[in-house]
Amino acid sequence: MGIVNVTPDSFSDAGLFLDPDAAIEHGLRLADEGAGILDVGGESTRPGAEPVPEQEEIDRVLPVVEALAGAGRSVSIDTTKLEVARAALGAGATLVNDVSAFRFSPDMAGLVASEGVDCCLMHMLGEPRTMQADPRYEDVVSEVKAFLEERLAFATAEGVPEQRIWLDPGIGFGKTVEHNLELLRRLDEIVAIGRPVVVGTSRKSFLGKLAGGRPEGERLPGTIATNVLALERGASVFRVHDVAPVADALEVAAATVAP
Ligand code: PMM
Repeated sequence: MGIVNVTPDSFSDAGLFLDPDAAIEHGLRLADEGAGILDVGGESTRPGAEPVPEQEEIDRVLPVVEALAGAGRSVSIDTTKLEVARAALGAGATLVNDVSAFRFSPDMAGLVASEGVDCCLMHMLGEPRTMQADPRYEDVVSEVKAFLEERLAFATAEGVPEQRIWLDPGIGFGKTVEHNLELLRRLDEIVAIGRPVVVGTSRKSFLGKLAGGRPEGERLPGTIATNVLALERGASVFRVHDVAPVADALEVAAATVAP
């Protein structure tokens, strides 16, 4: 899954692809590099980010979704807002990536069900504005697992077929460095829920902290290491900025995992 952020303030790529043509070109390049899905987002979810008005988010993502889907690429829409998802699905997106797991817009579940598309439900502690303010868990893995099981039950009760649902532990979303590491270490417990698991470690700050304070642009080695280990522990979707090098690493890693 290649990241196409059409935002002025994402923690990485901020403002680089705010112009639709630049975002479209970037998305096509990521697809050529091996991304099976292009994840288009118009609202930053970095810690402390303020929400973007609905119409502004639609204006940012719609031309990009339309062009990428029109060019035959698989597109997911990274949003927590019902109307943004509806517009993107109308423009050809086939997956809703909701970092709130349908908590912010519960009607999103019905939309996904009636449109017959896939969705990714992610764990986040609270909301982006406050999630990194002293996050605490008794046992981060069991709590994230219980949350994802509850959201899976909610989505299926709203009519989304289970086989359309992917789950994501939400690396960096209300988690300390140690919480992120514990989730990656025990990823098999999330995989045991029985749905495809998505991981998003790409360029995130815990990688910088673990490697002597590296800035975003120097976190590719950490991104590769964590994605390779996540593959070995059963993850099946890897949300990344740097598709070509991660795809290479995953191909080699996959060849070493028992079939
Ligand atoms: N991370 C970000 C945004 N969306 N979606 C999923 N499913 N998983 C993630 O880990 C995730 C996400 C934040 O990263 P970005 O600002 O680079 O998009």
